[in-house]
Amino acid sequence: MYEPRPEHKFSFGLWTVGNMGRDPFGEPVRGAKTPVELVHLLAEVGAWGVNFHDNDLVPIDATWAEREKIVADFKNALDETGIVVPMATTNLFTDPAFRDGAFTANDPAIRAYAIQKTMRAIDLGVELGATTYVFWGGREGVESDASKDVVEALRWFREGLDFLGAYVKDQGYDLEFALESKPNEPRADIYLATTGNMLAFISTLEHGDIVGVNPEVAHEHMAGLNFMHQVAQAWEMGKLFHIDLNDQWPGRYDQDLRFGSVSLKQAFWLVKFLEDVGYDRPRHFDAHAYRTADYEDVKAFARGCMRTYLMLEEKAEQFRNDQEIKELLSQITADDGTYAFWRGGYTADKAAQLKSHEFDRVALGGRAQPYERLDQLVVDLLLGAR
Ligand code: GCO
Ligand code: MN
Ligand code: MN
Repeated sequence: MYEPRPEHKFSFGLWTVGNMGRDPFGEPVRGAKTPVELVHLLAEVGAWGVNFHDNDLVPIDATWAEREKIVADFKNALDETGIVVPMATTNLFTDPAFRDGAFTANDPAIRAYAIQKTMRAIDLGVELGATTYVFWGGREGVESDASKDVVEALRWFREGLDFLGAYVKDQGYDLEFALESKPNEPRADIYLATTGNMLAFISTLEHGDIVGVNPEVAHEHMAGLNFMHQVAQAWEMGKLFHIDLNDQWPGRYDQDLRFGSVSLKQAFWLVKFLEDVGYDRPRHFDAHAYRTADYEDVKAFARGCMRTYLMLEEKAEQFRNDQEIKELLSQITADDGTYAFWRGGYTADKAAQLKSHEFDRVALGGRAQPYERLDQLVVDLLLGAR
């Protein structure tokens, strides 16, 4: 039970299970593993996919010959294990060149370099089978608003994405972009801070048809938002192209904790939502193990992410089939058709009819809404008391 299977599309980044436990106050605590070793680790724990930043796989200063050797070894590991590459992305934040951002850097040479690096990284991702390309603008922001013009920066960002969208189409690549927001860290403020900002921004892009979002639990929780609501809006707009699952205490630094390890109830609503709507894209865990973990514990971390998802999926199924919950829900959402007359679009007649209708406002304000009872049933269910 709760065994991950390929149809669950559970994926991890090389940077997640390969995280060596470095933090701003401490050196790495786990030795480096090669990408090939990490693919085998992921196969061992039952994952389906592996994602990478260009430089997780190919060092930034590798020669072409070195790149070719690394890619060949990596492909072999994929073939041996059956692990696939659903998503790839660019590291536009580690190198000092990107200390003021990439697509929004004030320096035009950096902006051009960022585009070049991304085109090469897109080629690499596509070569390995990726069909989703994530943009996380970790340094697209500021410490001081004296340093950058926000409107100009957004235009640069748009210019970059429009160029790259055209590049993808020009190459004939089967690739979609997924934009990932984060309110802060490593910059004091990052532009396009939430998924909502990204969704609005996408509607201004020239190639917005191939651009969606990659919402991350931790990032929306850092902003104090309800993650599932962000995801739901993206879904409703047809823009939920990818998802980064992890966990996060609100009001803290970006913790990247094991999925479901902090906010179980929110995780439940999220899983329930994804399963209810039939989300069929990768379920990517962008998290890493505690700094106290050794690689055995890293495997426990990875298994835990997937197991929790599957347990919550079972709970969602239980929710759907719970007789008492079903009855309460049908009571709450009951509609006898009395007020169907104004719906289905405006007409002058409907407006006149609605304007003259007599409502019993006092009775409306007194109707039963047993949400306490309903929510407690959910708590009982989650705690195994149902
Ligand atoms: C973070 C981000 C990253 C991105 C990754 C892929 O807070 O560090 O979540 O992990 O998801 O760079 O774009
Ligand atoms: Mn993150
Ligand atoms: Mn992420």
